[in-house]
Formats: sequence, C-alpha cells, structure tokens
Amino acid sequence: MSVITLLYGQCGNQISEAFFSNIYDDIYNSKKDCDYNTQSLNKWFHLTKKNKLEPRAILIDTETKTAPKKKNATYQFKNLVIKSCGGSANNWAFGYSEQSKLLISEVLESTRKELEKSDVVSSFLNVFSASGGTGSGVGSCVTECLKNEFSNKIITNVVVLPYASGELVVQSYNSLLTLAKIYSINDAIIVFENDRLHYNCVNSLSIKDVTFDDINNLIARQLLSIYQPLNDAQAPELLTKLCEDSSRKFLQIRSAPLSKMDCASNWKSLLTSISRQSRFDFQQKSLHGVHLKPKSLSTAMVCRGVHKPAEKELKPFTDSNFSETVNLYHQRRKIFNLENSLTVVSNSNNVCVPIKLILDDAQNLYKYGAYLHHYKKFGVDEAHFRNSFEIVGTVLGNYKSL
Ligand SMILES: Nc1nc2c(ncn2[C@@H]2O[C@H](COP(=O)(O)OP(=O)(O)OP(=O)(O)O)[C@@H](O)[C@H]2O)c(=O)[nH]1
Ligand SMILES: [Mg+2]
Repeated sequence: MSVITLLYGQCGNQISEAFFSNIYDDIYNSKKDCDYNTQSLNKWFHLTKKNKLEPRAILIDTETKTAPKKKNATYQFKNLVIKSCGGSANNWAFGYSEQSKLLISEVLESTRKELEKSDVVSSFLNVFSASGGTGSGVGSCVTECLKNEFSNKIITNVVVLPYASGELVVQSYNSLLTLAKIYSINDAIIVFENDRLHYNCVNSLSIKDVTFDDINNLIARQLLSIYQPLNDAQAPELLTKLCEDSSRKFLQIRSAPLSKMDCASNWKSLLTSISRQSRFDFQQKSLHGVHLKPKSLSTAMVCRGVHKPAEKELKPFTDSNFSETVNLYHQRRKIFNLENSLTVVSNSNNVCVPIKLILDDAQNLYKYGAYLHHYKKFGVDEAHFRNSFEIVGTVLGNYKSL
C-alpha cells in the first residue's frame, strides 16, 4: 500500500529531506527483514526501470530557496512544482486565492501520474506549516482539490504550528484560516508544535542550539514510527480510526526513545520517558490558564521490537492517560536500530493549549481590525474570518468538554 506525500512551502520542503532520508536509512541501514523492507520500499518509493529510487512525493513551493539542493546519490525527487514567483508573503489569503492558481493544475497532474505509477495508493499525506503563506494557503487549496478529485482516498494532514512566542505578526491569522479550512476535509490532522519539539530537543536530546534540522528529524522519526509497516494495521487506517468522532480529529504524537543515546529500552522505561515529556503539557497548561484534567478520546500505542509487550506492562500508562479506548499495535522488526520503541498517538484535550493560543492571539488582532486589509485584498473578508473563528472555536469547545 503506497502513500503519496505532498510537502509544501519552506517547512514542508525542509521536512521532506529528513523524512525520506530516515526512510532510506530504515530500509537500507537497519536490520534486514525482506517483507518489511519491500513493504516500506513500495510504500514510499517508485523504482524506475533503471533501478533508481524516486520518492512518491510532490514538493510544492512559490520560491526556489528551499528546493532540494544536493543531488542525492541514493534517491532523487522528481516531482517538483516549485516556481520562482516570490513566495506568498506570509499571507494565507494570497497563497490560497492567488498563488495556488499558478500551481494547482501541475500539482494535480503530478498526483495523477504518481497514482498511475503505484499499484495501490490508500492515502495522501500533506505536510505544511500553518503560519506561513504558501504551505498554509496553497496547501489548503490543494487539500480541497484532492478531496474533490480523489474522494475515495484517505487524506491526512501534518500541520506544524508556530512557536507561541511569535515569529510572524499574523501567524495566528494564518493558522486560524488553515485549521478552519482543512478541518472538515481531512480524515485526521496530526498537529506538531514547534515549542513542544524544541522542548524535546533541549530536554530529551540535550541539544543546546536547536535548529530546524533537529526539529524536522524529530518530526520525521515520530511520523515514521507510525507510518513504517506494522504487523497488524496500516497507518492511514489506524489514524482515521482515532478520529471516528468527526467533532474531534486533532492528533498528537509522543515517542521514546527519541535517540539511540537515550538508554531507555524496556517498555517500563520507555513509558517513563514518555510520561516525562508530559511535563511540557503541565507547564503549558498552567502558563496559559487551561485547567483541564488530561483526558483522551482515543489512543494508539505502537510498539516496535522483537517482543510484543503484555497489556499489563502498558497498563500504568493507559490508566493515567484517562483514555476511553486504547489500541495496541506491534511490529517485530526494530526501527532505526532501536531495541524497542514506543509511540503514543492520542486524540486528547492536550491539544486545547495550542488551539486556544491561536484563537486568543487571532481574536486580539481581529478586534482592532489589524492587518485585515491584507486579507480582504485576496477575497478573505470579515465574514470569512468570523466563520473560521466559529469552526475552530467549536472544535476547541468539543475538546474542553471531553
Ligand atoms: N518545524 C519546522 N518549522 C518550520 C520550518 N521552516 C519554517 N517553519 C515554521 O513555519 C512557519 C513559517 O512558514 P514557512 O513554511 O516558512 O512558510 P511558507 O509556507 O514557505 O510560506 P511563504 O514563505 O509565506 O510563502 C514559521 O512558524 C516557522 O517556525 C522547518 O523547517 N521546520
Ligand atoms: Mg516560503
């Protein structure tokens, strides 16, 4: 079962490097397991008649600075819809209404070609940041078109949320408009927060000067610990199952160990390591006045390592996680040469903090009418904003009432 990945804007394109190099490493530089390696290869790469590997991926941008630079000797991206048209000025409306017109037919044509090259494609995986202009705007537009044209495919979005401290003055507007637009289209939305990833780089990986490369490597590995082959499930279906309740479909991922240097390897220590990462959630909740007991609607635990853990070994976590349903998945083959690895994907009220921050910040700008003319120019008026506040506000309310 193949997955077609579409990666947009600076953030998406930079993640593509980490994502496919980790896949390549996992296939070729880890323990051999014919069945696993073949499945993984078919899922992510097209093998040409000349035995060259091409990722089943489409890289999309409105400026060329983040296009893959080095010619990778082991595989090469062939679907680049990257035009030098000045970027989208960190403006969702410009990306969505204008820049997308320059790219959309080529993106859809590349998608059709990719589909023809694959035996079975179950899903699309979209990757972009919510707060720029191209990833968020063009990405939202393409997601809508994919849904219209390929309605039988699962669509999963990976959305990277900006640092809360604020890199761009209108980041909350762009994030609001993105989440509101893609919410109803997607089967599942995996939310990554740059703040949380940064925290993990500092506190779990002891990195002093964290770069996007470090963060992207973490994103890639956490995604792959779900998306690489499993014995008993396919990732897109696993994720969709966690979002059966269409009023709540934001997912967050936590995993351990985060690197080979982390000596946690038995299930108990991996659970402790994941629980330690929850400190970030406690800190954020008290910092931003969100007083909610942790509660999950649904949780998937993905265990990779020769022996499948007994349910009682994971019970301490499932008990303290207050999850209504917990599904356990396993793969014998080690990933990234780690003895054991554990990944928890949860649909929980932890997502309230980043969503509330976006809403509050956007409302603070909106009540003074700040920067609205930049959006109005491209067809996004007050009514559009009010509708987006309504959609995202309702989802936040749904999580608060869990
Ligand atoms: N995790 C991660 N975040 C990134 C990366 N590059 C940019 N970001 C975040 O993405 C946001 C900006 O979005 P970009 O992806 O740069 O914007 P874009 O989609 O290229 O849109 P325009 O440049 O406005 O056309 C900021 O919040 C950054 O923190 C990256 O490589 N990794
Ligand atoms: Mg850009």
